[in-house]
Amino acid sequence: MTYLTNYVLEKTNKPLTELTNEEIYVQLLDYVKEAAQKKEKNQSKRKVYYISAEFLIGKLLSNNLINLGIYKEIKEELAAAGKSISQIEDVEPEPSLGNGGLGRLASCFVDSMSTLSLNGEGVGLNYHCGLFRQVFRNNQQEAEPNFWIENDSWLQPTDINYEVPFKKFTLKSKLDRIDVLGYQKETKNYLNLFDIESVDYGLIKEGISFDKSDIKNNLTLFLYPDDSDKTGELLRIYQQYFMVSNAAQLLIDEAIERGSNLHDLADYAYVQINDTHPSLVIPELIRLLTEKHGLSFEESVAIVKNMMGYTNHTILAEALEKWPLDYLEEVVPHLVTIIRQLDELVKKDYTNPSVHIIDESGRVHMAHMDIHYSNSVNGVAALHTEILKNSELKDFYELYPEKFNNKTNGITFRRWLEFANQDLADYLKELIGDGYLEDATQLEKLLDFADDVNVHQKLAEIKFNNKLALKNYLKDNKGIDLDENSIIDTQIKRFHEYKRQQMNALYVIHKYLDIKKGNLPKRKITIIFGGKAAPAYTIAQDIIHLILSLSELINNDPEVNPYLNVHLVENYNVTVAEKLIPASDVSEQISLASKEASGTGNMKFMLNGALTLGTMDGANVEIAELAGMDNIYTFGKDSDTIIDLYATSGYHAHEYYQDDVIKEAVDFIVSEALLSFGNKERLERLHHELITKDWFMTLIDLKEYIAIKEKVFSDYENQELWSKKVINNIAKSGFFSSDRTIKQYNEDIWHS
Ligand code: 26Q
Repeated sequence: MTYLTNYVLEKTNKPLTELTNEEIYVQLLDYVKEAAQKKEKNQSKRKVYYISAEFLIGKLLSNNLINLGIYKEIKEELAAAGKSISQIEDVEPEPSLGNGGLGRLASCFVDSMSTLSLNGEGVGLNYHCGLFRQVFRNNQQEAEPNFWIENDSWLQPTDINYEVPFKKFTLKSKLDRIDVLGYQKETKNYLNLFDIESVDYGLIKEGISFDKSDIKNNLTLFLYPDDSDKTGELLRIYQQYFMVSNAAQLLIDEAIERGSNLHDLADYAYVQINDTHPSLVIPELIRLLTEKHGLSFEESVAIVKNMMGYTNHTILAEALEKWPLDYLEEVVPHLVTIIRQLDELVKKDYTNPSVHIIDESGRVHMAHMDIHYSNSVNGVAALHTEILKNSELKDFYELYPEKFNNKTNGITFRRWLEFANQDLADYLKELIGDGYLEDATQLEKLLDFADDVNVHQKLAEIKFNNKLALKNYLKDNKGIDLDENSIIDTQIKRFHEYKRQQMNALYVIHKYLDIKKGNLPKRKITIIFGGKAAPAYTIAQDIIHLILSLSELINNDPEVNPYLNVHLVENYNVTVAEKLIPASDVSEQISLASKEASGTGNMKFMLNGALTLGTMDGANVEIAELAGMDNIYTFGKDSDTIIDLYATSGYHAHEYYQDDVIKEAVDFIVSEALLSFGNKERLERLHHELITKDWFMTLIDLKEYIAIKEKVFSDYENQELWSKKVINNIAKSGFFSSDRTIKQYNEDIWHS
């Protein structure tokens, strides 16, 4: 095959062998863009607009080659010219348009919408620096701007632009698009990223601090680095309104183009609101329909109600957006009038203040507006949806039981298996054929091999090779020396107290002390962490500091380092996840039960043959049901118990701290050994927090966690037993394909 060779010769007059990796990357970028150009846009009467403040898309080159069905051919062609595809992949910068799970989910969803040939597109913002780049200095996190947009990129400019009116000025937008190819499909969709012309990098000062007031020049400069923490900043309202006003204008224009008279707009468009960040689309659409297109208010409300679906991704109260009315007055007074009218309608029908949109202190509850003025409300895992119905959104569920539905999250198997774990994907095809690519539940055919020792052997070999690949990657890129012969236990996700990285750190301390006492593990254990913390989230920063300090202490202690290593990988992102997940043995999913809406990393690990060590939270519950309780390791208090403890203020950290084992581990945080090179203020604050407050109940599950983790490591020594569990997990992971999730969204909600 000579796909690329001829193309390159034609474009550059040079043979492939004479091009640098950078030049080859640019040629491939153009090649793929041209191939995508030839594809028709998906069509249907009703089009889905998945509006999201975040799209954590990851690198696109290999993903696109896979979707075009030419990845292997290109890889071989490059190899024949003495080039390695992975070195060319390295050239591509990773776009950083998201914080974590919610943004990555949106990206899996646009991939699946294209793969299912749905007429569905993503709409968001093109942040020039995106999420910060994490660097470690003195065992602490620092944030630097991440300029990811280069001259040659996947972004394709369009001549589409709109005027977006704010109180004090009007901003003109521009639209850049990225082609979203389905897996081996002749059609495509777009990811629409709105931007302004006048982004000024000169506004950036120290780190990622910048002049927040100069909206005309900073609107799309950065993505808010807060995950689940509300920073009540005006800029975020400016960003949100800019995003949804553009989306609403695009949607109306496109509907008219396809023949809508706007009275029938709901037949032509459906908007999925990804968490509350795009909620202002509701009043904005009503505004455009009434003010610009002359429809009555009543009719506009009725239309909009029938074309909105709201997805909730969190039950953490502090993460639910509640904008003060005067903030909105300052930015978008023309929407405040409408929001007040919407609230009046609610208040007329319902006296219960807990369902009102505007509360007594004049704050607008975005989720409440979404629920009243949409026809679908969904959670992202079965347990999460039940908690929404029975506690968090109980009053709304009683009003509108028919609106509530569950859509358990999913992941795209193209990126998280075909690309990230190519050896496993090839081997699966050998065993069960390639039908699982279109229908992921066919992975169940693997169950026939659960007792086959040759298959066990081969899977172990693939895992080992992935560990070697990870070792090389970490050595070349992250300054980490990984022991490929150790058992690899991985916790990768944003740093947040509810996700309880601190509990894993306490296990590390416990194990360290145990080894010091002479209790040596049979096999070396490597505990890997990865994740960023919101810069303003002090305790999360303290937890990072604790882990980095432990890592320095343990990895340099010759008495301990033959048995235990701890690494925190700098600047965790999609690219790093693609290397870590296929190489891991143990998947840490240890959130406080009821707090993790779903999790999606848990699904990626399952698919890649790592065993889950987790609480009965989020989608872990469904993983346990599918794989079977014998094939995952669960521990800890269940969600009902935890919800009850919050309701009764029944948890007191200091009671657990009396336990000798717990006390020993917790107190080590402020031991001589750690303080000698750690930051006293950070370690003391974290220690104090854990024994006095511990809002996310680290200590309640610590002893059970230590016990089950020991069991995990001892089970690993029985490789036959372990491999059986691995096979059961991979075989049952098909349910978590985002193709399944998107089919359900379309059948139950979108009807596209
Ligand atoms: C809100 C207000 C102000 C600033 C920032 C924010 C903000 C930003 C991002 C609030 C939340 C987020 C992101 C939330 C998120 O990623 N949630 C995760 O969504 C995943 C996909 O559904 C789930 O799997 C995870 O369980 C959930 O934590």
